[in-house]
Amino acid sequence: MTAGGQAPSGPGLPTAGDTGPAGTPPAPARAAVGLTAGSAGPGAGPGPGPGAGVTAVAPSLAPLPRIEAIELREIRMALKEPFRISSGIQSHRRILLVRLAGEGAEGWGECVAGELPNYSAESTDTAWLAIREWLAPRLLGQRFAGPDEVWPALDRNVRGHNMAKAALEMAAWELAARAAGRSLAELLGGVSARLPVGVSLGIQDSPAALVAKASAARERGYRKIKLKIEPGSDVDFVRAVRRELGPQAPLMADANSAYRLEDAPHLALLDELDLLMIEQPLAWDDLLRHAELQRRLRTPVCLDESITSPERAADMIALGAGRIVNVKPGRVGGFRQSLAIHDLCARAGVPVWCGGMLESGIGRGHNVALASLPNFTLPGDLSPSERYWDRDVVEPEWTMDGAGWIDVPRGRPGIGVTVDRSRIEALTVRRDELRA
Ligand code: OSB
Ligand code: MG
Repeated sequence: MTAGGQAPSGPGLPTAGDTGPAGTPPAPARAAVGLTAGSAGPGAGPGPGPGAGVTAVAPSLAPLPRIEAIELREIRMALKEPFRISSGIQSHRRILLVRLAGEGAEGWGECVAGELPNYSAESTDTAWLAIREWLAPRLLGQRFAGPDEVWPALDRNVRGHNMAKAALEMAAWELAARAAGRSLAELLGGVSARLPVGVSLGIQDSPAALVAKASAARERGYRKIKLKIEPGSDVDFVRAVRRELGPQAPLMADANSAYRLEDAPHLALLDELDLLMIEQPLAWDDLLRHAELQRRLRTPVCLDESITSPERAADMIALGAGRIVNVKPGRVGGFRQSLAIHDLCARAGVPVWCGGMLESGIGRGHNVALASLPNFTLPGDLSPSERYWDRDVVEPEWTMDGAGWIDVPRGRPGIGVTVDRSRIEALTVRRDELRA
């Protein structure tokens, strides 16, 4: 079953597919990833087991050095301006970074768990505990044939904690890429040389304040403008922006689970505003009610929080619970799971785009690499460093040109930017290191 074939058709919507340099895109480095559930063998011992599921990358393409040390750091960074969504407001980030080291190489990962469990059940503190106590010990001293073997090792008999698992898994991909002297984008099978960027605007106190933010975002060049909404700050706010920016502006709304199915008649008022999509209107773990809501809306529903695995993405498609998927690699457990979702959505004709979680420049690098895959056909929430921070933790910082494009550093190893160790040291509020 397909998603109903209704790809977003907003006027002037840029796609990633037309963005590469002239010439044929390079062939993907990996084989297609199927929706095979990893077969959890008996025993809970660390290390990869046989029959752990499909292989995302031919291991010979990127062997993983033996993991000798895993460093955890919590850094605290002030946001340039507070960010408000329906479930809370934040003015700074407490970001958990992980660094895997082995055989003279290193790989960095960023955990996207929030300070509070108001987006998913995880938080900076639960992820710290999960990584230190249960997950990191499974990788230490191990030799994996490739980074695609890391997810099954982390997932076996550990339920949930996707963001904690992803921080390690994505660091392992980065380590494999750096050890091989290749870019992460290339290793994942990315094809785009540059990506269209969208911005996510927090809830404002008045429609006029939101109009001012949206106008500034358009001036800056953003190619998609996402407006956070909640009951009481929705239709009037979005309508004001539509009137000011005009019928061509690529607008969407994100409710972060603030509505109930009974609100369907109210949400249907958004239909006349020609949004590209409405993101996660109903509960964070719901599919069935989203399917009913989608039947009552013309606007495509895009799911974020509800898509926690390839299986949930397949369920969304089978149920008609949405027509677009926001892929956040941290939310689904890392790159292997993201690749599986990307591939199954591509087969079903469902477009995907890369969401953001107010990452530092490290997480942004992972997202940029992933978003260069071919079915990422809508602009991602990939704002440049300047939108969030006075100063980022990578060198050079992530930049966006005046037309709303960000370059994929395909010619440089790993995420393609240098991690600024002294900057991180200065921002660190907690540190731990585990050795094999
Ligand atoms: O729902 O996409 C979301 C940030 C925190 C929690 C949830 C979300 C977001 C964003 C931020 O929208 C997007 C960005 O990183 O710029
Ligand atoms: Mg969202």
